[in-house]
Amino acid sequence: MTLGRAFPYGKLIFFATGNMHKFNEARRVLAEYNISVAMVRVKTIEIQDDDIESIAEASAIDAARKINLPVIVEDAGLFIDALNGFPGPYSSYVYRKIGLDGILKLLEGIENRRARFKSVVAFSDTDGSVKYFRGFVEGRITRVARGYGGFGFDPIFEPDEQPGKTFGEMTIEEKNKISHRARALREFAKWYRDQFSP
Ligand code: ITT
Repeated sequence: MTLGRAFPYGKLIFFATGNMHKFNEARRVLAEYNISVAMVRVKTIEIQDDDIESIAEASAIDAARKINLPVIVEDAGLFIDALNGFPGPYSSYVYRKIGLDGILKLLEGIENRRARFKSVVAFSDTDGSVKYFRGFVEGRITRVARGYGGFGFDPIFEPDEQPGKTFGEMTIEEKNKISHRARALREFAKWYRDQFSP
């Protein structure tokens, strides 16, 4: 993999996403590593696959090809044990169609509330090479939605590492300490920073 194209921009990375919340979380995490990030609202293909890695890979290659710059994309999903990992890779669609209430209804009367968020950050260089960075956070689905922060399923997800608080009740800084996305981005940031070392 060559990062030739990236060097003229210093420690700057382009993030292809249409999700402002994701971008705001990423901006703060990458700043810890002195990496600036620019949001690129390029429409990329989102293939249907059971695996968020394959989805991230396809859309990272597509984004790098379209903007002709090294770029990251991030794909994430909520995997609920009692629903055999649903909605997982279909999280975005399911959130739009049935929302938080729909998920809470599906889990009505179910004791096992175990769930995790998974994130894959895919970096694609303009030569088509791709690298992945993964992160996850374990937790449980609450009985009722709590909090107005964050986005998506945040108000119904209570991480094990901060019991008593949903992601929706946290500030971005609190969520970034333990979130799936922040963890994947930190792995990316360490690798990216090293590409610039002499
Ligand atoms: P992109 O433009 O980056 O693709 P998106 O919102 O479509 O933005 P995903 O395909 O990764 O992003 O969406 C997965 C869905 O999973 C997202 O719409 C949320 O409903 C949910 N999700 C992912 N990460 C989340 C988080 O940190 N907190 C709450 N919900 C999350």
